[in-house]
Amino acid sequence: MSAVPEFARAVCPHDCPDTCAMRVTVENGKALKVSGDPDHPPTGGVLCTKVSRYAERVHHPQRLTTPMKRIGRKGEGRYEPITWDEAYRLAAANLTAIAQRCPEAILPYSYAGTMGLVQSESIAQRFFHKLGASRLDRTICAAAGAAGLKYTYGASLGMHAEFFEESELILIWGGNPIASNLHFWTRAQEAKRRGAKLIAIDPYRSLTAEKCHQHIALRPGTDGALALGLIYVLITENLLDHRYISDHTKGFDELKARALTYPPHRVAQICGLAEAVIVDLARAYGTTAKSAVRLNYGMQRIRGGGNAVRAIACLPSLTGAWRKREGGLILSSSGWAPVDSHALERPDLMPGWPDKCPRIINMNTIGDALLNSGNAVFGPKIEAVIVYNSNPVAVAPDSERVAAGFAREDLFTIVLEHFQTDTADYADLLLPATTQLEHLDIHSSYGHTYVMANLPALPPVGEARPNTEIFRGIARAMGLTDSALFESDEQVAASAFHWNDPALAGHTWDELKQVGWIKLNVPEAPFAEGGFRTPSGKCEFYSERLAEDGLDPLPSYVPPYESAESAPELAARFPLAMISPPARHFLNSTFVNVSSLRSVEGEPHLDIHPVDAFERNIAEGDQVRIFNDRGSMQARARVTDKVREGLVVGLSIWWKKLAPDGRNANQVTSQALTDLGGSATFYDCLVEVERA
Ligand SMILES: Nc1nc2c(c(=O)[nH]1)N[C@H]1C(S)=C(S)[C@@H](COP(=O)(O)OP(=O)(O)OC[C@H]3O[C@@H](n4cnc5c(=O)[nH]c(N)nc54)[C@H](O)[C@@H]3O)O[C@H]1N2
Ligand SMILES: Nc1nc2c(c(=O)[nH]1)N[C@H]1C(S)=C(S)[C@@H](COP(=O)(O)OP(=O)(O)OC[C@H]3O[C@@H](n4cnc5c(=O)[nH]c(N)nc54)[C@H](O)[C@@H]3O)O[C@H]1N2
Ligand code: SF4
Ligand SMILES: [Mo]
Repeated sequence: MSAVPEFARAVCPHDCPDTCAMRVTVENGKALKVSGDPDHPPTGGVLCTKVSRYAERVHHPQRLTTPMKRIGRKGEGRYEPITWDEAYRLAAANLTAIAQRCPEAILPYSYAGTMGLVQSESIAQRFFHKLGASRLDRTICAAAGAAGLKYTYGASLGMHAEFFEESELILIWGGNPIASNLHFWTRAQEAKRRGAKLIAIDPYRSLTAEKCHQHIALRPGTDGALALGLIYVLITENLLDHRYISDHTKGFDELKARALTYPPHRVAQICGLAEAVIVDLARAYGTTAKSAVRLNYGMQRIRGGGNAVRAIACLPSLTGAWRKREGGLILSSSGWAPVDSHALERPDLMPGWPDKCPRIINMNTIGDALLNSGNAVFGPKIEAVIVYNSNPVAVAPDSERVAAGFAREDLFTIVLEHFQTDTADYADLLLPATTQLEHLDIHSSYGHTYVMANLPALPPVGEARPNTEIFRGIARAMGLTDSALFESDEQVAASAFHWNDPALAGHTWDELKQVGWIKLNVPEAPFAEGGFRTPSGKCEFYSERLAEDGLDPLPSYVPPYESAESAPELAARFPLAMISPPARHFLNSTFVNVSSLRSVEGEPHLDIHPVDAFERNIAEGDQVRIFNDRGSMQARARVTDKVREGLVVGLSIWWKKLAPDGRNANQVTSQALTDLGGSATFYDCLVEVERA
């Protein structure tokens, strides 16, 4: 006889702006299903297709259930089970030996496998800080956009997702919300029903672009120019809110001088658009009071991403769209939550804090970093990597070099994982981690303004342990004694926010645990009266801080590294621009091994324009080879005008070992960094394609 099903409350842990509240149906210690919580307003009772399958992932037959030690060659993926005691002893022996000689030779590598504040960078950071390990700059996704917002608004702040319902014009710029921001898309559709116009700005006719009233298919990486062209028209046709500009912005005259060098005919050439498209867009934007921009990260994975975000972020301050709650812009709203990162991560545990801390390694250059044998500029060679919440062998750029780095015989690698991913195959020590249903966590969101509690719904599967517990175990085995390393998950969660900040107004962790979520106290129209978090308190068109850092103080158009204009010789050999945005049924490389979801995606595809296909004698369904100097991969061609001529699209991120040729799109992407923030440039990538 089975137990009566019950609900447990959880939070979707994935790297997605929607941060949904989930209800977990548990029976006999197993999750039967997860569903969206109807009581949580941003979730509205709906989860995306992939996370609806979360129970399938949690109880997947291939979950890692015991610690394991490598017995095959690196990359081969052969392991034997060991006990947790043995695992901790092995980890401690290797890390202690390295730390005694050179702590900076140890490197953490992690990203947002879980967005939970406890299971991401709390005990883990404290542990690495205490050791004096190298620090990791976590820039693989959003750093250019975050820098663009910081210099313009002072932080990652924006309008509320819910008020898009009431907007009259919505620009969906560099995002594909049907796949990656579903709950915003629901709002946009509601706005559409109420008569709003939706315009997608994207080189690719994505699922979302297909459903908008208008699709503006610019060349990849030219968004900065488009925004400056719009500013040109807003200024020359006087579609400005002069009061807002004088009261709440800084540097209008300088911005005007800059924008006047971007007349529509010039921008049309750069972006590959008709001049009238640019002028009409500016007029529509400038004459609609309730105009809102849903900016997303796809447009900043390219050299000029930071400046492009800056230029676009100026728009609502020029037209005064911020005055209404239905107007403005959002890229990320993470800055509204008063996260106490000092308490979570304890940087003061670092030797030399605050002036002489260990070196920082940018995660996007992990390939080069692992292959660097050490020198005066780079510092010591990396001898140990501890990977958690990430799958770098699949997701990091210039993957041939990443895999070669992880294959080094003299590198000691620990991977904390749910599954034996492409990266796990290179681990010396592979440790089973709990999923969100098995551990405690606390969340903020980058797409809405609630903070949320995630309570364990199930006992750990097999011998899996939370990341925090694994780091505590390694620390204990190393003989470390600092009490900060041994705080419980409860204690860490309780310290995650500045609870007395006006945004939280004295709420507590205990209360959050009881109620599940708390809405932050954020004004409905947050910048109606200015109040930006920049040094001047204004929206900074002109940034003194950028000038002080020796950078362009005004938003500019920074062309891609790899394009016919900026690299003609490269473009002669590799004439096609390739972008590899997320597939709808994967979440980065997560879920690729859930067969029901992988079967919907089918196999790796490459969308190619009929003209480009014809020139290469490629027909629909042909197997093609995509290549450049960095590497190659294969995919099945889909000949389609969803891509503009000169562009190819391969939806991502496949596990290499689950792709027919054992490779993925990151074989061809580069380690070059963006103009601001040191972000990755996944979509700044020239290739050639041929029949395989
Ligand atoms: N289903 C699903 N959802 C996800 C993810 C996933 O993998 N799968 N990943 C999550 C994560 S980590 C993130 S960061 C977000 C990412 O989601 P988004 O922020 O939406 O970003 P991308 O999906 O990278 O790209 C979105 C769109 O930008 C377009 N794009 C590419 N280059 C350019 C350009 O130069 N200019 C413009 N204007 N557009 C361009 C692409 O064609 C794509 O359609 O989604 C999250 N949600
Ligand atoms: N070509 C190309 N490459 C890209 C992108 C692209 O658009 N195109 N997008 C980039 C972007 S935006 C991002 S954010 C990165 C994402 O890169 P990653 O952050 O590496 O994301 P995932 O691929 O989802 O891998 C997360 C891993 O963490 C594991 N995990 C989840 N929860 C836990 C936990 O609690 N404990 C432990 N130990 N492990 C856990 C999951 O099993 C999964 O294998 O990829 C980037 N790479
Ligand atoms: S991935 Fe995003 S949309 Fe899907 S359940 Fe998680 S938070 Fe919601
Ligand atoms: Mo991301």
